[in-house]
Amino acid sequence: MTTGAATEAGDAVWLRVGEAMPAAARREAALLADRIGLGADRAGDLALAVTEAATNLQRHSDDGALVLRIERQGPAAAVEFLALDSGPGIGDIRAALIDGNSTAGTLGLGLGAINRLADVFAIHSQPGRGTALLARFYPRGAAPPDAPGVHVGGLTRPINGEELCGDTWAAREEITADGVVDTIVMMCDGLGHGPLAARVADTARLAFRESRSVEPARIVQDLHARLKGTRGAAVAVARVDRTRRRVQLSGAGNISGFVLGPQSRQTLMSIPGIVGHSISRLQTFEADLPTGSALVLHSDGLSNRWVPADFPGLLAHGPVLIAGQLLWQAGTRGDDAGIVVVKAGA
Ligand SMILES: [Mn+2]
Repeated sequence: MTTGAATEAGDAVWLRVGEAMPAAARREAALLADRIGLGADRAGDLALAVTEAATNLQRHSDDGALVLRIERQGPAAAVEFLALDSGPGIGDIRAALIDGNSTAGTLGLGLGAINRLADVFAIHSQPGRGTALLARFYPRGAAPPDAPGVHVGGLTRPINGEELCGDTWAAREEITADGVVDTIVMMCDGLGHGPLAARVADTARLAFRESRSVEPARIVQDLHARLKGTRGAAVAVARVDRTRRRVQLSGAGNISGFVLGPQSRQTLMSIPGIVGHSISRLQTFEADLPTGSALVLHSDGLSNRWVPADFPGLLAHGPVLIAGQLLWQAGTRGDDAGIVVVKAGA
């Protein structure tokens, strides 16, 4: 087996609705644009779009956040932002995408502009519950042709008051001799929070990246060895066979795993334990991952009481938007939160 493209949690900058948000969002966007060499003209587009999104949030929601992060899939890097709110929602997204079309009380103004400026744009809105918007910016000419099909994505959010997050995720592809691509994904919740938990998360990502194992239970064992001497973590590792549409999962500690369908949610089992301290007899659980479904792994920083019926239409979107909406709606502010989503695709 050889290893293909990899992606993992970068630092996500969370900005809450408040006076200083649009200026802070522009500043953070410029820093991230600089870091990946977005180029002056695309950085300008990003600044315009992020200003529109931040202004919208300020105007229409008391509770909202803008999240900025660098998205990397293999060699392609982009700056993306999510605008998440608990506002009134958008009744007619198509109408809202026409410039200047904004009904009082709805998030609408500027959406058309953001849509035009971004390489990838997606929006999921639930009247009465809120809206999640994703916009992604590549350097000019660098957007991969299959960008909308990117099938792994996730999001983390530190506990209130901390900048570093102990929850993390990572994914890599394994290409078999016959050219079949499996996706292997990890969700890790470093015990506690703050810098010590973040160090566990860093070590776990590194161990995952360096592990040459392909069986989920073996990868958890590899992480167990590497996390000795740290606080330890709850970890789940899943392998998605996109051809057979099957998922295998092995984990220890409190990570929630689900196969999410439009109307269904199947729970994947994990065993008790602390990776890095004590795990006993890891087990591997298997399930089908039908077309149009998604694998969702999240830490206990999200309540696991969410139900698919609360998110109509969400599964039609890409993994980052799914992750953002679930984290926003089911996340607790009293703990680090992390979620990663693998789309089974068409
Ligand atoms: Mn936790």
